[in-house]
Formats: sequence, C-alpha cells, structure tokens
Amino acid sequence: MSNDLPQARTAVVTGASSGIGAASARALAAQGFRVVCAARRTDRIEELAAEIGGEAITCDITDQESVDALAAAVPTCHVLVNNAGGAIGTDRVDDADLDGWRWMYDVNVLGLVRVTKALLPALRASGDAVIVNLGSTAGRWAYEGGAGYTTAKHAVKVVSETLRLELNGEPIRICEVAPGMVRTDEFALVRFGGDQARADAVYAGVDQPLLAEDVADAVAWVATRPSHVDIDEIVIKPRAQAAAHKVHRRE
Ligand code: 8X3
Repeated sequence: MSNDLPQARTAVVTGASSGIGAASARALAAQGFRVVCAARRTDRIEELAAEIGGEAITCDITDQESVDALAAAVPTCHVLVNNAGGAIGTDRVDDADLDGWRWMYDVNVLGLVRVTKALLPALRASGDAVIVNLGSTAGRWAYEGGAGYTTAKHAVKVVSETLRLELNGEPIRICEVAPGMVRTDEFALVRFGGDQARADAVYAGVDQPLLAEDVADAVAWVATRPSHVDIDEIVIKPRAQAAAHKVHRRE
C-alpha cells in the first residue's frame, strides 16, 4: 500500500543494551529513526525497543553467524552506530594479560569491522548513510596500564579513517565519536571485573563526568547533518578533563 508519508529511516545500534548504546538508540528514535537495537542481552533490548518503538535483534558482534543474521534482517540501513566495545583490566605491558587484550581487540576492532562489512550492502542501499564509530580519547592518548584498550581504540580511529578513504565517492559518511570520561553503569565495572569500589574511584571527586546521554546527543547530531556535511570526528570530554592524566578532582 503506498501513501505520501516518508518512510522512517533505519538506524542500527550495537551494544544497545546499556550505556551509550541505549542512550544513542533513544536519541535516534527521538529524531524519527526506526532503531534496530542489537546486543547480546535480549531482555534488555526488547524492553528498550518496546519503549522507543524500535526492533530488538539479539546479536553477538564477535560471532559471524550472529552478525550475518542481523544483516539479513536489515535490508536498508541509513545509520550504523558501532558502539559495542569495552575494556578489561589495567595491566602494564610487561604484565599483559593477552587473553584480555585479545578480547578487547576482538570486540572493539574486529567486531566493528565484522558488523560494518555485513551491513555495507544495506548502507549502500539507503543511498545516504552515516556510520558512527564509538572510539575514545583512549584512541588519542596513551596512559599507563591502558595499552590493551588504547591500542584497540587507536585501531578504531585508523579503521574509521581508512573507511573514509576507501568509500570516498559513495554516499556513506564515516564519523568517529571519541568520548573521554563517561560515567556509565558498566564500563568501569566491567574493566575492574565487578569491583564497584575501584570503578567508583575512577570518577571520585570529578565534577560531572559525561553521561551516556551527552555522547548520544553527539551521535544523534552527527546522524542528522545534511547529506553533504561530513563530520570526521568528535572528541568529547567533561569540562573537568583536559587530558588522560589531567582530571580536576575536588579535594
Ligand atoms: C574511556 C576513556 O580514559 O577510560 O573510553 O580510557 S578511558
């Protein structure tokens, strides 16, 4: 049945079960996108999809079959938010837990590439697409104990730059949104293996770390620029953070 109403544009958000991913799904839905919420935790994304009138697709970005199933369910995609990722541990290079490093590369880099590859036909089919890769200030600065994560996030920056070169001439824009200190329910808790005290210490005395909604606001802004406007990258930090090592904390 045809009508004169414009079709809602489709956005896919990975890691949509919490934090920046969930907030981005909400922000994009508020901008009129039909949002496909993808993540491993089905109960969470089903709840979110019901809230925002979107669709939940259970997906593990480290698993090719799972990503293929996501791609098969999304024939046309206008916005892809590669958000799924994370950090584990703060081991020094001379004490590197290689399993943790492998996990970080697998999730932050290979997962992003796997999803992007799988959804490129759908992005092309849209005729006007934006890929937003969630990087990090960890992709800009090294810090002691951070190399397993900072190397992976530097890779996200370089993959984003490479894609922009390779897709030049196609109607697909690539943006890397690189947040600094963001207080979410899970990022630091996962990094410290569930140790809430260590997770809380990351933000101790910091006046207003960013919230997931602050980053989602940037994601939605990027996704809603006119077609000819490419935003290469956004580095977004709380006012209290000048650099990885330079964070103002109350006494
Ligand atoms: C998070 C930023 O400083 O914890 O992506 O590595 S940091």
